[in-house]
Amino acid sequence: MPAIVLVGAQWGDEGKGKATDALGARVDYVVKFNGGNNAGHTVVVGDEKYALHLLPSGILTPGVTPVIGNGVVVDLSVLFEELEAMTARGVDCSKLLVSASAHVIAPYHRVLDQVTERFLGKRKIGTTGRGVGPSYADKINRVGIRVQDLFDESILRQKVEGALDQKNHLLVKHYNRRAVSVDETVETLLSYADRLRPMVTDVSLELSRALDRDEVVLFEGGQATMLDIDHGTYPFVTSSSATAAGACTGAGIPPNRIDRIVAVVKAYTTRVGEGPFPTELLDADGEKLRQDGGEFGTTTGRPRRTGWYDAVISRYAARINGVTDFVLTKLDTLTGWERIPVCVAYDVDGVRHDEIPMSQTDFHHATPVYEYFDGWTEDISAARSTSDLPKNAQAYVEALEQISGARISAVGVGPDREQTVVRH
Ligand code: 2SA
Ligand code: GDP
Ligand code: MG
Repeated sequence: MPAIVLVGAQWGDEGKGKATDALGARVDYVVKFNGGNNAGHTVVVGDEKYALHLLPSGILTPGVTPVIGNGVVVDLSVLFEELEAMTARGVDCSKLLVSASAHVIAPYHRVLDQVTERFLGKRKIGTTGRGVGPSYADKINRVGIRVQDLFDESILRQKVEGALDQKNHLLVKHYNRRAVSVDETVETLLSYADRLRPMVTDVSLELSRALDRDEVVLFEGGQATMLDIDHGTYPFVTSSSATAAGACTGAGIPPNRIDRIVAVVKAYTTRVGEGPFPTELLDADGEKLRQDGGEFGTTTGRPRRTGWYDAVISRYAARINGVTDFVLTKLDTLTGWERIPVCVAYDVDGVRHDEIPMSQTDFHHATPVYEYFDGWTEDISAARSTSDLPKNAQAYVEALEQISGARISAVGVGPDREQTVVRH
């Protein structure tokens, strides 16, 4: 299985970091293909806990070559901070590769992200404020700065001037802010150039050659299906392609080289930021899920919104991504519930929908149609095979597999690498 894509099936924080790390021992390259330091992946290895934002989760496995693809937006200050912090903890980061075509998050992108959200008021998206959206907007608008631009000062200056032309007008006239200085921006970006140069490569070519050698390449998606710019709950989405197809554009690999597509799905649902969420629980049950699951943002610390498992979304994720396997995570968090509701369809103004409604307005009106499953009280965190799980937990997993559109090949029963039940 040389090329594997791993994505989130819901609204993020399904446990992709742990799943990537767990596959690490069998992998040669781990490639981040979308997003930036808006991502937050927590990986627990024994007594050590790592929170990764910009670096691919594969960085924790010795021997793996971690790669930042062209589809990622890179905040260079965060990149070097994270590299220093990881190196100080003994993690070998020397093999990291960065695409010459990845775009940069410049300081003005962060300012614009935060100012725009503030001005949107009630209509805000609830972004992480890291400058991700404005950097992608510049990419599409063809005024972005790419990693390779840092190695040619005169090109860099021209591009920064072009990028700031309209932005300064907007910042001063509309947002009542100071204009951003071209000189200061160029100086800041250039200050990273020498350290960056040895990591920069043609990622597409590197990966193509690795696949020709039959090496195993894992493409790690940031955010998730329902946050995808095209297929998510637009406009309450991130600004990149978080679905499996994004691995191709975001790393320069053609679709026919992908062999396996794994989607990580939580045994319940969470969401950070604004936007529709049909199974959301706004009561004590929601608070219990948040506390039991430790559902607070890895990047911003924001409390995550919580709700029951939504099989309509899983089926959608299976279809949009071409999922070959689901990894079901955080089953242990559900221990102790007498009965567990699972959303199998929606009711939209009296009409049953087995698929996500075509229009976003209908999706905002969707209420869940639930089926109920018996819970369990036994501690399942030490389970390593299906037969170690209580009968009701086995039945819950089997039921989810039946209604979610692909097989469930592994089940997470705790945050540690080892805490996984392998099914297939
Ligand atoms: P942005 O910053 O432009 O990408 O925000 C747009 C929407 O995408 C959501 N988003 C996320 N949702 C879940 N987890 C994310 N990463 C962090 C984590 C989040 C955190 O792992 O916990 O710490 O708050 C992530 N990144 C972006 C975001 O909430 C907006 O809805
Ligand atoms: P990601 O963004 O998809 O990588 O997910 P996050 O790291 O943001 O959030 C998932 C959280 O759940 C992290 O704190 C993980 O350590 C934790 N986690 C992952 N899998 C499991 C599991 O099976 N059980 C429990 N209890 N925690 C898990
Ligand atoms: Mg996360």
